[in-house]
Amino acid sequence: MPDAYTPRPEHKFTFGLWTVGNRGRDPFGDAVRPTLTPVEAVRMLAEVGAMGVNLHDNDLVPIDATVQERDRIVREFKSACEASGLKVPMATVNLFYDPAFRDGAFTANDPAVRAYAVQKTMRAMDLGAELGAKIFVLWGGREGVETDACRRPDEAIKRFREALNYLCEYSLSENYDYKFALEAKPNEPRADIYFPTTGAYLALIETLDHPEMVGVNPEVAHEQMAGLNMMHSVAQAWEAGKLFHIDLNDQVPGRYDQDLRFGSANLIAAFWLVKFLEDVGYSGPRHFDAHAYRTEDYEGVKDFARGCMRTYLILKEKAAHWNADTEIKSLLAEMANREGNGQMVGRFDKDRAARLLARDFDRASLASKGLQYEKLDQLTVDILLGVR
Ligand code: GLT
Ligand code: MN
Ligand code: MN
Repeated sequence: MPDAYTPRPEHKFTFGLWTVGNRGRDPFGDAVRPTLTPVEAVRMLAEVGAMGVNLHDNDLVPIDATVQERDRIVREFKSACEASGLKVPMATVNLFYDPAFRDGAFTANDPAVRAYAVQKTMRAMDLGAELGAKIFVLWGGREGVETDACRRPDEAIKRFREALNYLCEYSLSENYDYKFALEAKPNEPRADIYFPTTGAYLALIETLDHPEMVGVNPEVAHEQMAGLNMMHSVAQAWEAGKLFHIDLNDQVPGRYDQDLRFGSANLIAAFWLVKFLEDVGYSGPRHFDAHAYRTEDYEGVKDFARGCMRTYLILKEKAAHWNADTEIKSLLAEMANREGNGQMVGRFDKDRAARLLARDFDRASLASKGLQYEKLDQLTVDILLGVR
Protein backbone atom coordinates (compact mmCIF):
# COMPACT_ATOMS: atom_id res chain seq x y z
CA MET A 1 0.00 0.00 0.00
CA PRO A 2 1.48 3.40 -0.97
CA ASP A 3 1.84 5.80 1.97
CA ALA A 4 3.60 9.08 2.74
CA TYR A 5 6.96 7.31 2.58
CA THR A 6 6.50 5.72 -0.82
CA PRO A 7 9.24 7.02 -3.14
CA ARG A 8 8.35 8.93 -6.27
CA PRO A 9 10.65 10.13 -9.07
CA GLU A 10 10.51 13.74 -7.80
CA HIS A 11 12.37 12.62 -4.67
CA LYS A 12 15.36 12.09 -6.97
CA PHE A 13 16.43 8.71 -5.60
CA THR A 14 19.01 6.88 -7.67
CA PHE A 15 20.91 3.59 -7.44
CA GLY A 16 23.94 2.28 -9.26
CA LEU A 17 23.60 -0.74 -11.53
CA TRP A 18 26.30 -2.24 -9.30
CA THR A 19 24.16 -1.81 -6.16
CA VAL A 20 20.98 -3.70 -6.96
CA GLY A 21 23.06 -5.89 -9.28
CA ASN A 22 25.43 -6.85 -6.44
CA ARG A 23 25.50 -10.64 -6.30
CA GLY A 24 26.72 -10.93 -2.72
CA ARG A 25 30.27 -11.97 -3.51
CA ASP A 26 32.76 -11.23 -0.73
CA PRO A 27 36.43 -12.11 -0.19
CA PHE A 28 35.38 -15.36 1.47
CA GLY A 29 32.39 -16.48 -0.52
CA ASP A 30 30.99 -16.68 -4.00
CA ALA A 31 27.92 -15.06 -5.54
CA VAL A 32 24.60 -15.93 -3.93
CA ARG A 33 22.32 -14.32 -6.52
CA PRO A 34 22.16 -14.92 -10.27
CA THR A 35 23.26 -12.15 -12.63
CA LEU A 36 20.78 -9.30 -12.94
CA THR A 37 21.03 -7.82 -16.43
CA PRO A 38 21.14 -4.02 -16.74
CA VAL A 39 17.71 -4.06 -18.39
CA GLU A 40 16.30 -6.11 -15.49
CA ALA A 41 17.89 -3.69 -13.02
CA VAL A 42 16.22 -0.76 -14.79
CA ARG A 43 12.82 -2.44 -14.54
CA MET A 44 13.38 -3.24 -10.89
CA LEU A 45 14.40 0.33 -10.05
CA ALA A 46 11.38 1.75 -11.85
CA GLU A 47 9.15 -0.70 -10.00
CA VAL A 48 10.45 0.39 -6.57
CA GLY A 49 10.09 4.11 -7.40
CA ALA A 50 13.61 5.34 -8.12
CA MET A 51 14.17 8.32 -10.41
CA GLY A 52 17.37 7.15 -11.96
CA VAL A 53 20.09 4.60 -12.49
CA ASN A 54 23.82 5.26 -12.51
CA LEU A 55 26.56 3.10 -13.93
CA HIS A 56 30.20 2.36 -14.51
CA ASP A 57 31.15 1.78 -18.14
CA ASN A 58 31.60 -1.95 -17.49
CA ASP A 59 28.39 -2.37 -15.47
CA LEU A 60 26.75 -2.00 -18.87
CA VAL A 61 29.32 -2.75 -21.55
CA PRO A 62 31.78 -5.61 -20.93
CA ILE A 63 35.39 -4.46 -21.09
CA ASP A 64 36.05 -6.69 -24.14
CA ALA A 65 32.88 -5.87 -26.12
CA THR A 66 33.24 -5.04 -29.82
CA VAL A 67 31.96 -1.70 -31.09
CA GLN A 68 28.91 -3.43 -32.56
CA GLU A 69 28.15 -5.20 -29.28
CA ARG A 70 28.59 -1.97 -27.38
CA ASP A 71 26.19 -0.10 -29.62
CA ARG A 72 23.53 -2.83 -29.38
CA ILE A 73 23.81 -2.99 -25.56
CA VAL A 74 23.57 0.78 -25.24
CA ARG A 75 20.58 0.90 -27.60
CA GLU A 76 18.71 -1.74 -25.60
CA PHE A 77 19.56 -0.08 -22.30
CA LYS A 78 18.44 3.33 -23.52
CA SER A 79 15.12 2.02 -24.68
CA ALA A 80 14.61 0.19 -21.35
CA CYS A 81 15.28 3.47 -19.52
CA GLU A 82 12.89 5.34 -21.78
CA ALA A 83 10.18 2.70 -21.42
CA SER A 84 10.45 2.84 -17.61
CA GLY A 85 10.96 6.61 -17.37
CA LEU A 86 14.33 6.22 -15.66
CA LYS A 87 17.09 8.83 -16.07
CA VAL A 88 20.86 8.32 -15.97
CA PRO A 89 22.03 11.38 -14.01
CA MET A 90 25.52 10.07 -13.23
CA ALA A 91 28.09 7.94 -14.97
CA THR A 92 31.47 6.72 -13.80
CA VAL A 93 34.37 4.57 -14.90
CA ASN A 94 35.67 1.34 -13.51
CA LEU A 95 39.38 1.86 -12.92
CA PHE A 96 39.70 -0.81 -10.25
CA TYR A 97 38.54 -4.24 -11.45
CA ASP A 98 40.85 -5.07 -14.31
CA PRO A 99 44.29 -6.46 -13.31
CA ALA A 100 45.87 -3.76 -15.49
CA PHE A 101 45.06 -1.37 -12.62
CA ARG A 102 46.76 -3.39 -9.88
CA ASP A 103 49.30 -0.56 -9.33
CA GLY A 104 46.75 2.24 -9.73
CA ALA A 105 45.18 3.94 -12.74
CA PHE A 106 45.94 7.67 -13.07
CA THR A 107 48.73 7.26 -10.52
CA ALA A 108 50.24 3.96 -11.72
CA ASN A 109 53.97 3.93 -12.34
CA ASP A 110 53.64 2.59 -15.88
CA PRO A 111 52.82 5.48 -18.26
CA ALA A 112 50.94 3.07 -20.54
CA VAL A 113 48.62 2.16 -17.66
CA ARG A 114 48.06 5.86 -16.93
CA ALA A 115 47.29 6.55 -20.59
CA TYR A 116 44.94 3.55 -20.76
CA ALA A 117 43.14 4.80 -17.64
CA VAL A 118 42.61 8.21 -19.25
CA GLN A 119 41.45 6.62 -22.51
CA LYS A 120 39.03 4.34 -20.65
CA THR A 121 37.65 7.34 -18.77
CA MET A 122 37.18 9.33 -21.99
CA ARG A 123 35.20 6.42 -23.44
CA ALA A 124 33.14 6.17 -20.26
CA MET A 125 32.45 9.89 -20.57
CA ASP A 126 31.27 9.31 -24.16
CA LEU A 127 28.96 6.57 -22.89
CA GLY A 128 27.59 8.68 -20.03
CA ALA A 129 26.97 11.61 -22.35
CA GLU A 130 25.10 9.35 -24.76
CA LEU A 131 22.83 8.36 -21.86
CA GLY A 132 22.29 11.96 -20.75
CA ALA A 133 24.50 12.00 -17.64
CA LYS A 134 25.75 15.39 -16.44
CA ILE A 135 27.62 14.18 -13.37
CA PHE A 136 30.77 12.10 -13.70
CA VAL A 137 32.01 10.41 -10.54
CA LEU A 138 35.62 9.39 -10.08
CA TRP A 139 36.40 6.94 -7.32
CA GLY A 140 40.08 6.07 -7.39
CA GLY A 141 39.80 2.71 -5.69
CA ARG A 142 43.22 1.49 -6.85
CA GLU A 143 45.03 4.83 -6.49
CA GLY A 144 47.08 3.88 -3.48
CA VAL A 145 49.68 1.56 -2.04
CA GLU A 146 50.49 -1.42 0.06
CA THR A 147 54.07 -0.21 0.36
CA ASP A 148 55.33 3.35 0.08
CA ALA A 149 58.47 1.96 -1.51
CA CYS A 150 56.65 2.08 -4.85
CA ARG A 151 56.37 5.86 -5.31
CA ARG A 152 56.30 9.15 -3.47
CA PRO A 153 52.75 10.22 -2.71
CA ASP A 154 53.37 13.78 -3.93
CA GLU A 155 54.23 12.29 -7.34
CA ALA A 156 50.90 10.43 -7.27
CA ILE A 157 49.10 13.68 -6.51
CA LYS A 158 50.74 15.35 -9.52
CA ARG A 159 49.73 12.47 -11.81
CA PHE A 160 46.17 12.53 -10.53
CA ARG A 161 45.96 16.29 -11.13
CA GLU A 162 47.33 15.91 -14.65
CA ALA A 163 44.66 13.31 -15.48
CA LEU A 164 41.86 15.46 -14.08
CA ASN A 165 43.02 18.51 -16.02
CA TYR A 166 43.07 16.42 -19.18
CA LEU A 167 39.58 15.05 -18.59
CA CYS A 168 38.13 18.50 -17.91
CA GLU A 169 39.54 19.66 -21.26
CA TYR A 170 38.02 16.61 -22.94
CA SER A 171 34.60 17.40 -21.49
CA LEU A 172 34.89 21.00 -22.67
CA SER A 173 36.08 20.03 -26.15
CA GLU A 174 33.15 17.59 -26.59
CA ASN A 175 30.61 20.01 -25.01
CA TYR A 176 29.61 17.33 -22.51
CA ASP A 177 28.92 19.86 -19.79
CA TYR A 178 30.04 17.40 -17.11
CA LYS A 179 30.54 18.18 -13.44
CA PHE A 180 33.13 15.81 -12.00
CA ALA A 181 32.52 14.51 -8.47
CA LEU A 182 35.54 13.03 -6.69
CA GLU A 183 34.85 10.26 -4.19
CA ALA A 184 37.29 9.64 -1.35
CA LYS A 185 37.91 6.50 0.65
CA PRO A 186 40.75 5.91 3.11
CA ASN A 187 41.51 2.26 2.34
CA GLU A 188 40.11 -0.92 0.74
CA PRO A 189 40.92 -2.33 -1.69
CA ARG A 190 44.36 -0.69 -1.23
CA ALA A 191 46.01 -0.60 2.18
CA ASP A 192 46.09 3.19 1.81
CA ILE A 193 44.30 5.17 -0.85
CA TYR A 194 45.49 8.66 -1.83
CA PHE A 195 43.06 11.48 -1.03
CA PRO A 196 41.59 9.52 1.88
CA THR A 197 38.84 11.99 2.76
CA THR A 198 36.47 14.43 1.12
CA GLY A 199 38.47 17.24 2.71
CA ALA A 200 41.61 16.05 0.91
CA TYR A 201 39.81 16.28 -2.44
CA LEU A 202 38.43 19.72 -1.61
CA ALA A 203 42.00 20.92 -1.17
CA LEU A 204 43.15 19.33 -4.45
CA ILE A 205 40.28 20.84 -6.46
CA GLU A 206 41.50 24.39 -5.87
CA THR A 207 44.80 23.48 -7.58
CA LEU A 208 43.17 22.31 -10.84
CA ASP A 209 43.01 24.18 -14.14
CA HIS A 210 39.18 24.17 -14.00
CA PRO A 211 38.20 24.04 -10.32
CA GLU A 212 34.66 25.13 -11.21
CA MET A 213 34.09 21.83 -13.06
CA VAL A 214 35.11 19.62 -10.16
CA GLY A 215 33.43 18.88 -6.83
CA VAL A 216 33.02 15.93 -4.50
CA ASN A 217 30.89 12.84 -3.97
CA PRO A 218 31.10 12.09 -0.24
CA GLU A 219 30.03 8.61 0.84
CA VAL A 220 28.68 7.88 4.33
CA ALA A 221 30.62 4.64 4.73
CA HIS A 222 33.90 6.09 3.50
CA GLU A 223 33.96 9.12 5.79
CA GLN A 224 32.89 6.85 8.62
CA MET A 225 35.76 4.42 7.84
CA ALA A 226 38.11 7.38 8.31
CA GLY A 227 36.49 8.01 11.67
CA LEU A 228 34.84 11.21 10.48
CA ASN A 229 31.40 12.76 10.80
CA MET A 230 29.85 12.46 7.32
CA MET A 231 27.49 15.36 7.82
CA HIS A 232 30.40 17.66 8.65
CA SER A 233 32.21 16.62 5.45
CA VAL A 234 29.04 17.19 3.46
CA ALA A 235 28.56 20.57 5.11
CA GLN A 236 32.08 21.68 4.22
CA ALA A 237 31.56 20.56 0.62
CA TRP A 238 28.21 22.33 0.49
CA GLU A 239 29.60 25.55 1.94
CA ALA A 240 32.34 25.48 -0.71
CA GLY A 241 29.75 24.98 -3.48
CA LYS A 242 31.23 21.55 -4.18
CA LEU A 243 28.54 19.06 -3.23
CA PHE A 244 28.02 17.73 -6.77
CA HIS A 245 26.77 14.26 -5.75
CA ILE A 246 26.32 12.11 -2.65
CA ASP A 247 26.61 8.38 -1.86
CA LEU A 248 24.17 7.36 0.86
CA ASN A 249 24.61 4.10 2.74
CA ASP A 250 25.60 3.07 6.23
CA GLN A 251 28.57 1.66 8.10
CA VAL A 252 29.55 0.48 11.57
CA PRO A 253 32.80 2.12 12.74
CA GLY A 254 36.00 0.13 12.56
CA ARG A 255 34.86 -2.41 9.98
CA TYR A 256 35.47 -3.12 6.31
CA ASP A 257 33.47 -1.07 3.75
CA GLN A 258 30.02 -2.43 4.52
CA ASP A 259 27.80 -0.40 2.14
CA LEU A 260 24.78 -1.13 4.34
CA ARG A 261 21.22 -0.03 3.68
CA PHE A 262 20.88 3.69 4.40
CA GLY A 263 20.04 4.32 8.06
CA SER A 264 20.46 0.71 9.12
CA ALA A 265 23.51 1.22 11.36
CA ASN A 266 23.48 4.78 12.72
CA LEU A 267 20.02 6.32 12.56
CA ILE A 268 20.93 9.51 14.39
CA ALA A 269 23.81 10.26 12.02
CA ALA A 270 21.49 9.52 9.09
CA PHE A 271 18.92 11.90 10.58
CA TRP A 272 21.36 14.82 10.86
CA LEU A 273 22.57 14.16 7.33
CA VAL A 274 19.07 14.13 5.83
CA LYS A 275 18.14 17.18 7.88
CA PHE A 276 21.19 19.02 6.57
CA LEU A 277 20.48 18.14 2.92
CA GLU A 278 16.85 19.16 3.24
CA ASP A 279 17.51 22.32 5.29
CA VAL A 280 20.04 23.71 2.83
CA GLY A 281 17.97 22.69 -0.19
CA TYR A 282 20.43 20.28 -1.83
CA SER A 283 18.81 19.61 -5.18
CA GLY A 284 21.02 16.86 -6.62
CA PRO A 285 20.22 13.16 -6.79
CA ARG A 286 20.04 11.16 -3.57
CA HIS A 287 22.13 8.24 -4.68
CA PHE A 288 22.28 5.02 -2.67
CA ASP A 289 25.62 3.28 -2.98
CA ALA A 290 24.79 0.23 -0.92
CA HIS A 291 23.79 -3.35 -1.42
CA ALA A 292 21.48 -5.95 0.06
CA TYR A 293 22.61 -8.49 2.63
CA ARG A 294 24.10 -11.67 1.24
CA THR A 295 21.13 -13.53 2.66
CA GLU A 296 18.71 -12.03 0.16
CA ASP A 297 17.21 -13.08 -3.14
CA TYR A 298 15.98 -10.42 -5.60
CA GLU A 299 12.78 -9.87 -3.61
CA GLY A 300 15.09 -9.04 -0.71
CA VAL A 301 17.04 -6.68 -2.97
CA LYS A 302 13.79 -4.81 -3.63
CA ASP A 303 13.16 -4.69 0.14
CA PHE A 304 16.67 -3.25 0.51
CA ALA A 305 16.13 -0.57 -2.17
CA ARG A 306 12.71 0.37 -0.86
CA GLY A 307 14.14 0.49 2.65
CA CYS A 308 16.86 3.01 1.71
CA MET A 309 14.31 5.37 0.19
CA ARG A 310 11.69 4.84 2.88
CA THR A 311 14.15 5.61 5.66
CA TYR A 312 15.26 8.77 3.85
CA LEU A 313 11.66 9.96 3.52
CA ILE A 314 10.82 9.15 7.15
CA LEU A 315 13.91 11.06 8.30
CA LYS A 316 12.95 13.95 6.03
CA GLU A 317 9.57 14.08 7.74
CA LYS A 318 11.23 13.88 11.15
CA ALA A 319 13.47 16.78 10.17
CA ALA A 320 10.42 18.91 9.30
CA HIS A 321 8.86 17.84 12.61
CA TRP A 322 12.07 18.88 14.44
CA ASN A 323 12.10 22.27 12.72
CA ALA A 324 8.44 22.88 13.66
CA ASP A 325 8.61 21.68 17.29
CA THR A 326 7.79 24.65 19.56
CA GLU A 327 10.04 23.61 22.44
CA ILE A 328 12.95 23.05 20.08
CA LYS A 329 12.20 26.35 18.41
CA SER A 330 12.35 28.21 21.70
CA LEU A 331 15.63 26.53 22.67
CA LEU A 332 17.00 27.50 19.27
CA ALA A 333 15.78 31.06 19.73
CA GLU A 334 17.68 31.29 23.03
CA MET A 335 20.71 29.91 21.28
CA ALA A 336 20.39 32.44 18.48
CA ASN A 337 20.18 35.15 21.08
CA ARG A 338 23.44 34.00 22.62
CA GLU A 339 25.01 33.81 19.20
CA GLY A 340 24.44 37.51 18.50
CA ASN A 341 24.68 38.21 14.81
CA GLY A 342 26.91 35.17 14.32
CA GLN A 343 29.96 37.31 13.65
CA MET A 344 33.06 36.77 15.70
CA VAL A 345 34.94 40.06 15.88
CA GLY A 346 33.97 41.79 12.63
CA ARG A 347 36.49 42.56 9.93
CA PHE A 348 39.99 43.33 11.04
CA ASP A 349 41.12 46.92 11.32
CA LYS A 350 43.72 48.40 13.62
CA ASP A 351 41.23 50.26 15.86
CA ARG A 352 39.00 47.22 16.29
CA ALA A 353 42.02 45.10 17.07
CA ALA A 354 43.20 47.61 19.68
CA ARG A 355 39.74 47.58 21.33
CA LEU A 356 39.67 43.80 21.30
CA LEU A 357 43.10 43.64 22.89
CA ALA A 358 41.99 46.05 25.62
CA ARG A 359 38.72 44.26 26.43
CA ASP A 360 38.27 42.33 29.70
CA PHE A 361 36.50 38.99 29.47
CA ASP A 362 34.71 37.48 32.45
CA ARG A 363 35.71 33.86 31.86
CA ALA A 364 33.73 32.57 34.84
CA SER A 365 30.50 34.06 33.58
CA LEU A 366 31.16 32.79 30.05
CA ALA A 367 31.27 29.27 31.47
CA SER A 368 28.53 29.61 34.07
CA LYS A 369 25.25 28.94 32.31
CA GLY A 370 24.25 25.52 31.00
CA LEU A 371 23.49 25.46 27.31
CA GLN A 372 20.63 22.93 27.38
CA TYR A 373 22.07 20.80 24.62
CA GLU A 374 21.18 17.69 26.66
CA LYS A 375 17.54 18.72 26.52
CA LEU A 376 17.79 19.51 22.81
CA ASP A 377 19.36 16.17 22.06
CA GLN A 378 16.76 14.22 24.06
CA LEU A 379 13.96 16.08 22.25
CA THR A 380 15.63 14.90 19.04
CA VAL A 381 15.69 11.32 20.32
CA ASP A 382 12.02 11.57 21.37
CA ILE A 383 11.10 12.75 17.87
CA LEU A 384 13.16 10.02 16.22
CA LEU A 385 11.69 7.32 18.43
CA GLY A 386 8.20 8.53 17.66
CA VAL A 387 7.06 9.49 21.17
CA ARG A 388 6.87 13.18 20.39
C1 GLT B 1 32.49 0.82 -5.80
C2 GLT B 1 32.80 1.71 -4.62
C3 GLT B 1 31.86 2.83 -4.50
C4 GLT B 1 31.97 3.81 -5.63
C5 GLT B 1 31.59 3.23 -6.93
C6 GLT B 1 31.90 4.24 -8.01
S1 GLT B 1 32.24 1.69 -7.23
O1 GLT B 1 31.34 0.09 -5.55
O2 GLT B 1 32.77 0.91 -3.43
O3 GLT B 1 31.98 3.51 -3.30
O4 GLT B 1 31.06 4.86 -5.39
O5 GLT B 1 33.07 3.96 -8.68
MN1 MN C 1 31.51 2.12 -0.04
MN1 MN D 1 30.49 5.11 -3.36
